[in-house]
Parts: sequence; C-alpha cells; structure tokens
Amino acid sequence: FTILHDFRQALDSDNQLYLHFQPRLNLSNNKCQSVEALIRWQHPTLGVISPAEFVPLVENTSLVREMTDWVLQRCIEQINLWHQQGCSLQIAMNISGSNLDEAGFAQRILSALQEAGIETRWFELELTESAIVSHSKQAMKQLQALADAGVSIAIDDFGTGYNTLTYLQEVPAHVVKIDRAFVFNLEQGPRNQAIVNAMVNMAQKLGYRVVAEGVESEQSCEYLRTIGCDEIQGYWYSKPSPANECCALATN
Ligand code: G
Ligand code: G
Ligand code: MN
Ligand code: NA
Repeated sequence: FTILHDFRQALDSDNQLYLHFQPRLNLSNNKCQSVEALIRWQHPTLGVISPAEFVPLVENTSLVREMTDWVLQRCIEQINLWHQQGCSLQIAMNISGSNLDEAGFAQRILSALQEAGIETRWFELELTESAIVSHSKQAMKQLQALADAGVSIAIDDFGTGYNTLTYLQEVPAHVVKIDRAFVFNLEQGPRNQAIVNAMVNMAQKLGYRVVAEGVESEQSCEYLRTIGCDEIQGYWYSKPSPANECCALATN
C-alpha cells in the first residue's frame, strides 16, 4: 500500500521517474536501430526501486493506465529529440495486458503519436506472452487497430508463458523476443542451443523478426548470428542506459 501511495506521488512529482533505454543490435547490419524503454524510480527515501518490484503492484491497480501514459509521453518526447539529433531510433515500449482492456487505448496511442508528428514505424509495443494468452476480444481488436496503423507489436518473454502456441495464429504481432532464460549460458550447452535454434526457426518461418534477450557474452552473440537470429539485446551489447548514450551507439 505504501509503495502504491508513493508511486502515485511519483507520477505527479515528475522528478522521481525516468526512463533508461536498452539498445538492440541488428545482426544483419551491425547497427542499433531500436531500443527498449525501461522505467526507473528514484524514491525520495528508499533510493532506486526496481520495476520488477513496483510494476507488478501497479499493474494490479488502475494506476497502470497513468504509468503507461507517463511512459508513452516520455517515449514520444525522446523519439522526437533523437530524430532532431540525427538518431533514427525506434522505441519499444512495454505495456501491460490490462492496458488493452481500457476502452480507447489504441486510439490514445495513435493520437499521441500523430499529435507529435511521429510515424508509427518508430514505435513498437511489447506485450508479454502471458498477457497475450489471457487476452479478451476487446484486447485483440485494439492490438489489431495498432498493427493496422503501422505500430510494430512484439511478443515479450517468448517461451515462458504457456505450453500452447495456438495464440500465434490470431495475434497480430511482428516481433518475437526470446526470453533470456533460454539465451543465458547459450554457449555452455547443446541443449540450450537446440532450443533457441528451434525457436528462431519456427518464429521466422511464421514471419516474425526474432530478438534474443539477455545476451551476456560474445560467444552467445556469435551463435545467434550463425543461426540467423535478427537482433540481440543484453548486457554484452549494452546495459539499459540514459538516452544520450543510445544516440552515440545509433550514429556509429
Ligand atoms: O530493467 P528491468 O529491471 O528494467 O525491468 C524489470 C521488469 O519490469 C521487466 O519485466 C520489464 O518488462 C518491466 N518494465 C520495465 N519498464 C516497464 C514499463 O515501462 N512498463 C511496464 N509495463 N513494464 C516495464
Ligand atoms: O521482461 P523484459 O524483457 O521487458 O525485461 C527487461 C529486463 O531484462 C530488465 O530488467 C533488464 O535490466 C534486464 N536485462 C537486460 N539485459 C540483460 C542481460 O543481458 N542479462 C540479464 N540477466 N538481464 C538483462
Ligand atoms: Mn520487454
Ligand atoms: Na523479456
């Protein structure tokens, strides 16, 4: 309860919340073209609180709408700033399953992008596999509207949620992000390699771009390059970082 009360104040204060961005490396051209926005909270007395702690709490309340709107506004400002600086970066933003149950959510995103003069291709939404599997009809309609308007949809934490893949037939998504549980220690075992290789092949045959998360070593990166994975994200390439550091990577 205290955390939620404090988070409410953080949303209003505007000097406690900020974003870090984790760059993704495109393995086909060795460029950074996309970054994931990750929320950070500098609590006035408790210090930095991890989103792994507060996001799940917020997601269970109506505050999730305000959190997502806050992140959206910051992402939009940042896309425009980068583009003014000559950094052609796309931002991938995390949303919660419950956001898609809000009436008008898709339209709110599209209007915000339009008002800021940002083409939808500069924007990607990440939704976890488990949020997608428990989707409602309303949620699917909103995802479809976003996809139809050119927003890229990514399935986050791929492989961890459920033991069925039937949802892939009905979800309008473009990108699959393989969960770091499969990518961690990739070089140390033929079993992990076999699993990731199969996931990359299947997802690509179904028409998705594939991003491997949690890449922590050069060997893992090289293995993923060998099997034709499209992009990687992880500490080996870059940690989540302040906006200006991403711009430096993107213009190299
Ligand atoms: O860096 P990491 O500690 O940033 O993030 C921990 C978890 O919090 C991840 O599962 C990540 O997806 C989630 N998360 C980070 N930022 C956001 C955000 O802006 N919105 C939502 N819904 N989840 C986020
Ligand atoms: O759930 P989501 O994929 O949105 O989570 C992003 C989370 O993964 C963040 O907490 C981020 O700090 C973390 N992360 C990013 N790269 C790595 C990595 O290479 N290794 C590990 N262990 N975590 C990572
Ligand atoms: Mn994510
Ligand atoms: Na993930």
